[in-house]
Amino acid sequence: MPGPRFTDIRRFDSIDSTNRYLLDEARGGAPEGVVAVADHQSAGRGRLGRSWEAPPGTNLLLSVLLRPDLPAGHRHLASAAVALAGSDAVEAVTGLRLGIKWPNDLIGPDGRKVAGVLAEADVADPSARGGRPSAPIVVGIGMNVNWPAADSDLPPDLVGSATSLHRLVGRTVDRSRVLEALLGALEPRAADLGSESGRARQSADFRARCTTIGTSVRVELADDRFEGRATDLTAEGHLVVVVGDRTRTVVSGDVVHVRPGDRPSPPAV
Ligand code: BT5
Repeated sequence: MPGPRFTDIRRFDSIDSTNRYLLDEARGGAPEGVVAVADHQSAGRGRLGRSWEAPPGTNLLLSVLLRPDLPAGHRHLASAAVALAGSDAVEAVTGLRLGIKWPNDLIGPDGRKVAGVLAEADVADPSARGGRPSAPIVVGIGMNVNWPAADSDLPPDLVGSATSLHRLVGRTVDRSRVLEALLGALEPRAADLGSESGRARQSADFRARCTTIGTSVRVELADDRFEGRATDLTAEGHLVVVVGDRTRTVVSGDVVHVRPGDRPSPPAV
């Protein structure tokens, strides 16, 4: 029986990006379970070349190195496991139940984003290309714990779309407790990625917490955009969208929850 995975925790006062750091470590052969946590990132990464903002000393900025025995096509479940562990941790520490907006954002009851997840694999790694077991995946999560405390803290482009645990619960939240709870919750979820029954459990949990299902969505792909109704997730964690009389499966992209009566839709976050 393997021991706990997430015991090698590397802490940084400041770093460019915890994901970049662990991708380099993975290239050097670092094992599954290495964790990088930063007080500040000077070049925090979002998906699709976007950036992730957080003032020093306020929020949780964390990446984990996974080497899951995942069949090709199931890699989304690795980032889902981290999003689920993030929502477990928030509930354990604050009592708040956050939803997961597909693909991996944790959102509050007002639909504003509390956390985002970025999974990156090393495309230069031949094992990653083949999707072979134990190919490294670095999954980072940025969680707004104590920042923003108010809309006035935010840059204009995030006003109305970002919130924090502090705002949602009305008090300062201890980042180290959230970190500890997240790594504890991730342990069984990461183990689950290596078996068919475990993956089925993770995808069922993802489906249960995914607030995108049942909503009208606008899907924005690199070269296409369309609107439809999100009806389900596949076993791999991809989004099923009914568009007229067609059913489309979205593997990656951005989704905007389109609420009746507020078109044009709010900006994607
Ligand atoms: C994400 O991207 O949501 C993934 C964020 C992952 C950040 C973590 S922090 C630790 C690890 N190391 C890294 O370098 N990254 C990971 P995406 O869905 O593309 O969202 C990015 C967009 O969200 C930006 O373009 C902004 O519009 C918005 N944004 C930036 N900072 C935000 C914040 N703190 N809260 C809410 N929205 C934010």
